[in-house]
Formats: sequence, structure tokens, C-alpha cells
Amino acid sequence: MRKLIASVVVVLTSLMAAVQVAAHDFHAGDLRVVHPFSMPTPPAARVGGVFLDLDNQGDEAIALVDARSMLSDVVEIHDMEMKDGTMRMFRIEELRVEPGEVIKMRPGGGYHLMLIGLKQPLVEGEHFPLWLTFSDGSELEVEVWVQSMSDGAAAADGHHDHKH
Ligand SMILES: [Cu+2]
Repeated sequence: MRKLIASVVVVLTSLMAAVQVAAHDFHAGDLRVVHPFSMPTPPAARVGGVFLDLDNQGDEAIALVDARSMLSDVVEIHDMEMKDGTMRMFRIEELRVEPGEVIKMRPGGGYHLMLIGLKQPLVEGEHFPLWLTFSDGSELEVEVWVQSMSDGAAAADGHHDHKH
């Protein structure tokens, strides 16, 4: 009987794995950093984007103030705006997350982290560490998954289903 239950559990677990797109998250106190991902880059690319969700589950605002990676000279926090009919991106000093707020970074617009001076291409399926610094002085190491936009966005959004 015990063996039967064990195999049922195994089957259920693999079914669930097949339905859900894999996601991962990290915690810095009351701040949850959900599913950091990058899209693969062409061989000669000098920049790459990192996308993640910042979910402030605490009572106080917190801001992302810095980021760094071994794969690029610098990592900047970027936002985007429409100017004269074209989308341009620009660096911001910090990204503030209010209590209860979830900021979702997605390819194609808005906030993102920019790897500038990329030392090697970002290859589908690979992972790399990224260090985030927050306004309370804390630092968090997260693992960035390199995956195509649809996979990365789906995984990050799937992770938020319980909130809908
Ligand atoms: Cu940018």
C-alpha cells in the first residue's frame, strides 16, 4: 500500500510539473524577487536585459538602488518613455516599491535591468548570478535564467496566479 501511494505521489508531482512553467524566487526580508530572467542575445551583443518582479509584502517602501553581475561591466536600472514617436530607455537612480505593490518587469516596455558591456552572449538555458542592493542596505544574490521571452514571462506570471 505504501508503495502504491508513493507511485501515485510521483505521478501527481510530474503532472504538476508538466502543467506549470518552472519559476523561481528569492526573498530579502519582506521583499520577494520573482523569476529573474534574461533573453538570449546574439553573439556580438554588448547589452542584455534582465527582467524580474519585485513584490513588497512588507509595511514599508523599499527601493532597488543598485545591481551588478560578473557578465557585464555595469548593470543599470532602466525605465522607458516615448519621445518623438520612438521608445527610448534611460537610467533611473532607484526603483521604489510601495508596501503591497508588485512591479513586474517584462520585455518590450517599462522597467528593466540593463547589462551594459556584456562580456559574453547570454545563452538559452544557462543561469547566472546577479546581486541586487536595496535602500535598506541589504544585498541579495539571485539566479537569472536565460530563456526566450514567452517562457520567461509565462513562468513569472504563472507564479502570481494565487493573487488573481
Ligand atoms: Cu535598458
